[in-house]
Amino acid sequence: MKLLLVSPSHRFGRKVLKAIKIPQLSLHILASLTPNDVDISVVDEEIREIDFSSHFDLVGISCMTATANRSYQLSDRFRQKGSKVVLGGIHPTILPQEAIQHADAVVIGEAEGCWADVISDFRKGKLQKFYHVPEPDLSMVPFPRRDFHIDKAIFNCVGLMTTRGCPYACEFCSVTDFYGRKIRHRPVSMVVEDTKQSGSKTFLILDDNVAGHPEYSKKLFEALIPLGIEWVGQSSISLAKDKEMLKLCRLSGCAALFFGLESVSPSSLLGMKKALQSIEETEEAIKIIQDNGIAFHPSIILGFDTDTKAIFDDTLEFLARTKLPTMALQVLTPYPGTRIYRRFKDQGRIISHDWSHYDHHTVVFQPKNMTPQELAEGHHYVQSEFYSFSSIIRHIPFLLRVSPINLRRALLFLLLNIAGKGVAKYIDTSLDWAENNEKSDSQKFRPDDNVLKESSALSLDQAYVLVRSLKDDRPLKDDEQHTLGDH
Ligand code: B12
Ligand code: SF4
Repeated sequence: MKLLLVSPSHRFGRKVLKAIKIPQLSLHILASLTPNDVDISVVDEEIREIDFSSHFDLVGISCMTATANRSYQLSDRFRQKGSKVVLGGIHPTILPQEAIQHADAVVIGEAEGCWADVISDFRKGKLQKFYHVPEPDLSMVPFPRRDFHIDKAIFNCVGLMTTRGCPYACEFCSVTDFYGRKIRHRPVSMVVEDTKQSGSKTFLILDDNVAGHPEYSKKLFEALIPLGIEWVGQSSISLAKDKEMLKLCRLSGCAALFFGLESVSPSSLLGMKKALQSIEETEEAIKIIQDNGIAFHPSIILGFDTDTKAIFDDTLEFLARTKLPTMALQVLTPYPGTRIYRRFKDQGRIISHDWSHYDHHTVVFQPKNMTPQELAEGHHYVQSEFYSFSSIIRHIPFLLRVSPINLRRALLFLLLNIAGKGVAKYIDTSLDWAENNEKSDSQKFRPDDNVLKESSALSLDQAYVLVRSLKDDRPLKDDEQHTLGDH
């Protein structure tokens, strides 16, 4: 039996210079859950092209919203060639009824509890349409198989998973709906063993918050110290409040952390239930983290309902004041399944259902205090100002504030600045949003439109209700039953 596992490219067809390569952990986990007698090939389309001349009996495709169009294109092509296709990942989990129109089976949620059944059902010729096992026990998960050929880059980062789940449920984020509110931990000894077995010294810890559970985080950091590795990850800025954890974090090899700052607008922050809610507190936290030798890489979102056009200059001023040498800037994106999607939909503010636009750089909704074009132009303005050539030169002394400085860190800084400069080119300020609203349904139907209703498949809200009850492993509540109607 020949199995192909694919991570599709978002910008298929555009060649990108990949200086930083992070192999998709989900594919390596799927490989480790597959019986040994299966012949497995793994392709990350960001790194390598698919060889369509080979035949595969089964193809597994990992799909997020931004890559949904490409995933469906690939599924249709493989199915025409006689392969069976299984779709998994966050987008098919949220919209299983949409995904199944392009696949033979859809895995809803995590693969650990059900991938072995998928393979065995396939072998018996009895693939089911949907598979779902809620919140599998992470201590039972085997080590990911990382022995696939990955092209070398300047920075090869191995993905490492330590926890799943997030208690915060931010309005714009898919993570809590996908992995649940409860933080599930992988035993520290397993993380250490996985780290050793990978043979790498550079890692990306994929968790949404490496400081989410202080007791676990401290044990993990302590256990990583003797391994002499270097890693980057994501954290909440509450890390700055715990001196002991911060010190252990640095000693364990943490070089940089990505922080979901979300906004520099006090009113936006207030609405978000973030650990630190004033800009002054945030600025103090940035200083503490940088003084402890960890580079602070903020993620900022533009387009909240509290944002006016002043947010663009406010963001640039904040970045200059806090002397940050890198940042990730995004426009608010109402991913299907999130609370913000449902709110915008109810308010009639979603203006594009072309999933390839759901990439954090394209405006797909009607902002409250400006036009979509003004938001796109503001996004482009902040990105290109922050990463202009003169700004990059100005950032160099900011980097030197974070000690210890070494060649790898300086290179990483340079790459992030070059990549940031490149991102400005992708920001589309020329879309005709009025036209777009009419034309851009990539699936020729919306998940909640008449085509689906007429075909008696579930609407987006109905699918969501069903997935929630499946995930929580409980019967439907009365109001949910009502939403589902005759289904
Ligand atoms: C690390 C990460 C990245 C890294 C990816 C590095 C890499 N190569 O692995 C980087 C920084 C590059 C990145 C980029 C982006 N990301 Co990202 N990312 C994440 C993050 C934090 C972890 C993903 C991860 O690897 N988890 C660990 C693996 C093991 O879990 P997993 O992928 O979910 O896989 C499990 C299941 O989904 C399932 N599964 C997955 N695939 C398949 C396939 C099959 C066949 C089956 C059966 C099962 C299955 O089984 C796996 C094991 O249980 C998630 C948040 C999160 N907690 O998931 C966001 C997340 C996935 N990213 C998101 C987004 C939006 C993006 C970007 C579009 C942002 C941007 N504009 O740059 C880009 C798009 C990149 C692209 N491919 O085109 C969103 C996706 C939302 C959505 N609805 O699509 C998420 C959920 C974050 C969020 N806040 O909402 N990302
Ligand atoms: S944005 Fe971060 S803190 Fe908020 S729900 Fe998502 S993962 Fe959790």
